[in-house]
Amino acid sequence: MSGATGGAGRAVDAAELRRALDDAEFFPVFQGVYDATAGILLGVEALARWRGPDGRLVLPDVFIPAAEESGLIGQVSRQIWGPAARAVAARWPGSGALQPWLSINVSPVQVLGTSLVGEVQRLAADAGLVPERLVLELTEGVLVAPESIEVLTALRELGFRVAIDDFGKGWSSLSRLNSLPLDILKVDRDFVVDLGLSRGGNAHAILRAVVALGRAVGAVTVIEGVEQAWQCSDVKRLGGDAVQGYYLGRPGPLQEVSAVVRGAPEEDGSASRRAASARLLRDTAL
Ligand code: G
Ligand code: MN
Repeated sequence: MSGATGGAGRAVDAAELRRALDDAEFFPVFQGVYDATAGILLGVEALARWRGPDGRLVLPDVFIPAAEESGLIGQVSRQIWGPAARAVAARWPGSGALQPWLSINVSPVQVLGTSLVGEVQRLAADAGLVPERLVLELTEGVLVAPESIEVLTALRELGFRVAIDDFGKGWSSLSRLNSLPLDILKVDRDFVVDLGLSRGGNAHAILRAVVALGRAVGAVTVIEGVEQAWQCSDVKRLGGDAVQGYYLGRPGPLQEVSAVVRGAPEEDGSASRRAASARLLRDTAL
């Protein structure tokens, strides 16, 4: 992202985070998730950003680990989640035709804390979002602790959605997918990067298999990191349900998130477009 500060050479300490919290310097930006067939908006992910007093934008890879270590992640999240939920509910109210979900990123530390269920319930109620429109994105790591599974199961019973983020990155234990009923599987962008590499040659087969795995456990698959038209076409051909990435839209203010992606490759006629979108939305029971 232009003007953003990357991870290199930036250390953040707890005192600086506390000051930034007091000055309310954390805020959400949004990126759309689109139906791979019809290009219709299915959901928006809220991504954390920090604008410091010098006006520079700091990316989450820099401050989220520091916030986790200093025990401030809950407070940082509160500055992101509340405004994000209110903005999404205001732009797409429950009475409207399009009701995209809102994804929030939840740190493993927060799942193990005692207050997540109550906090998420309050978040949805205060914003006026039904639980079905709130997706909690977690990395595979949380599936390791049985206590986290209990929390996530409780949240799902209340109607909230659970997504596994960056699926397939690092070490993956497929057997753990068995312990948690999932709504959304977010396939790591590395799989899309691999589609462009000539060496190996199994990238297409692997992505197809990951998509089939997602479907087999009853999840909607969202393929991340789609940056180019050909990648979008490949993902669609390999059976991915939904796409997210720079090709569809960069993270930014909510007003800049399109309801339909123009220029989606191999556009269908508008009737089949609507039908496709209705089908996926029904499948996800929204
Ligand atoms: O871990 P998670 O998937 O929540 O990370 C999202 C991050 O990925 C955001 O910080 C966002 O800016 C970045 N991102 C979003 N779309 C793309 C993309 O198409 N390519 C790359 N390289 N990064 C992306
Ligand atoms: Mn995410």
